[in-house]
Amino acid sequence: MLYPIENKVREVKNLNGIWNFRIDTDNAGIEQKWYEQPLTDVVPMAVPASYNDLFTDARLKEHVGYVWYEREFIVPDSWTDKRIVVRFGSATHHARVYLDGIEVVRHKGGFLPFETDITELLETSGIENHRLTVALSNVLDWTCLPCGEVITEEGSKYPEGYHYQESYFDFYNYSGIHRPVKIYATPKNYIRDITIKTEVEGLSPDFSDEKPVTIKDYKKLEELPTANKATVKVWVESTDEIQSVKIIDENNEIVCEKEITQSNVIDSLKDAKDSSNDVETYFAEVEVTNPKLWNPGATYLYKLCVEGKEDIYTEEFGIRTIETTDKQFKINGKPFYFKGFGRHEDSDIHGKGLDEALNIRDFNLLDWIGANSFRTSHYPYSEEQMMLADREGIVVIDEVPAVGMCFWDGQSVFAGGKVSDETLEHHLDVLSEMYQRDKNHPSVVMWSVANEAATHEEGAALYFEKVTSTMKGLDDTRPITIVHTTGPDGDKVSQWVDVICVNRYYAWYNDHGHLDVIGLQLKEEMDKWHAKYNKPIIMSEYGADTIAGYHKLPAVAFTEEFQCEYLDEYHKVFDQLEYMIGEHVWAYCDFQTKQGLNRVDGNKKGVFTRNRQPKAAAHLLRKRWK
Ligand code: BDP
Repeated sequence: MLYPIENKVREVKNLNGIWNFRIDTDNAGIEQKWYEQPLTDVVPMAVPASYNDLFTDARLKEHVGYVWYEREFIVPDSWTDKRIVVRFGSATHHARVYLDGIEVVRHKGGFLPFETDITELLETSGIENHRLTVALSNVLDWTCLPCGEVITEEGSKYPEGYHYQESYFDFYNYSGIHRPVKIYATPKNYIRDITIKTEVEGLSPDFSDEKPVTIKDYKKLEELPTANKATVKVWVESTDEIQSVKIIDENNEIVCEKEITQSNVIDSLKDAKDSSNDVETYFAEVEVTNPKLWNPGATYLYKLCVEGKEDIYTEEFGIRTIETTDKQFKINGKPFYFKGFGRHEDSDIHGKGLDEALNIRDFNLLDWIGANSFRTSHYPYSEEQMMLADREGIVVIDEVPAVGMCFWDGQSVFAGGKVSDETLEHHLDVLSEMYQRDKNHPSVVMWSVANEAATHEEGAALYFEKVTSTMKGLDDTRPITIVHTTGPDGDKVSQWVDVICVNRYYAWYNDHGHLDVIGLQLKEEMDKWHAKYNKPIIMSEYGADTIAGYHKLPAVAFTEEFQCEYLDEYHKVFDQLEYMIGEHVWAYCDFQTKQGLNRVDGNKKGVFTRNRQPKAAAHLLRKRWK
């Protein structure tokens, strides 16, 4: 899915700002057709933002069900004869969008964009001020990702109708319109989608003799790979007649150009919105000699400019290769060691709402600490973050919101009537939406199809065989992983992934406080994983809750000393194991969770505070990673 851009034939209008807002206390608004009239009893609400932390009333903050957003907009006269689209960067979790009282799109899933063509409605309405209304529900059940369930309590101990949202994942269920809302105009005949894949020849130097798999060895590989030639394969879906594709370098010089004709058309489909018009898929191959490669920390971004008779679209991309072996993860032939974090989109007041200033602070901190990568735990992050990652050379493991598919008390998720065919169908849809959104980002080097699902269950094998084969079918250029809580003995799904990701909390959730057992237990488990699957391993989570400013010698749990010693114990093991290809500390920052006995106002495993300031462990990691 293309990001809305401006150029000489395309225009974008941002609808961010203050909207009207109303909590649908009885969840009756849809039945009562609130969308037909301007909303009443509204309060002002910021978009993009989570609404939860903007209220002082717990009933509003914790509301389960629908809320309503509304604003007006005017379409400029200059957009007459254009195709006009409304687009949401994300709305969490189930959205119904109405234009002037008429439903125009529904979307399920809180972390990916959706859009719809509103040209016809706008043209026939005869109105100048258009009303955009959004009914948004934050309810999670077993048919959506993340999974959850609404629990209703009965009996004399609870007020009548008492209910709350239950979830089996560890972050607050922030809700709202979290990412930008835009309307944009394209020519009537338009470029619908672009897919770019690159192949590289003549990579050098040859790193294959090196054994640079642990962090210490990796430091020896300072040299950057180069290549003789790249083939850029381009697929363009368009209702417009495509005439050329050009590759433009960072100096804005055209490095190659190719004329496109009808002979490049490889497929033709009816446009769902406009049956008089076919969506044609054009395919072309363009060669770049001596390409500048996109390397982690040393990026190079080319632009692919596609020109049709009416429309133009320019997409950034990078040229790089990815390969996995039994012990390595290679980017441009050079072994890559993941140093970084599992993160969250989370901050005070904004919740999960896009905050570009915060993103810049985060990328500056990643640079300061020497991190080269992160996982989008546990849902795809904003498109704006992905663009920053491309530009700053931060490597991304892109994860779908498949989290909360495990009970910690032994109940079955896959055979207990929880996960169903409907869940699977939605999971596959989300994989596809994530791929469609992020496929051209060079920073994305691997897809994660789930976090901590109950992969020891029989039903999980059937389920994840479909999930992994679907992901592989979508993208033949990137490896895939699944992130485990299950151990190597129980796991039933890792035969289908390329890299094993393991979250481990030795000395935290097990043998709490016993730092001296970490080395033994960790090494034994990692060796088992590698012996069973012969695949490289990333420690995708390890960490200890730490209250900033708490100190004690000798170290005890929750102090800054403990967090440092805890991480050190893990690192000693990683540095001995040649199949370990990375360490992602849990977590980058402290973050909000639901209330719980082991959460003192949130998860405190951050290496940075929620306010993005370093704990002692940040300095330790900086020394190690730099
Ligand atoms: C893992 C989860 C992560 C949690 C973390 C923890 O993947 O979301 O926040 O543990 O407990 O189970 O801190």
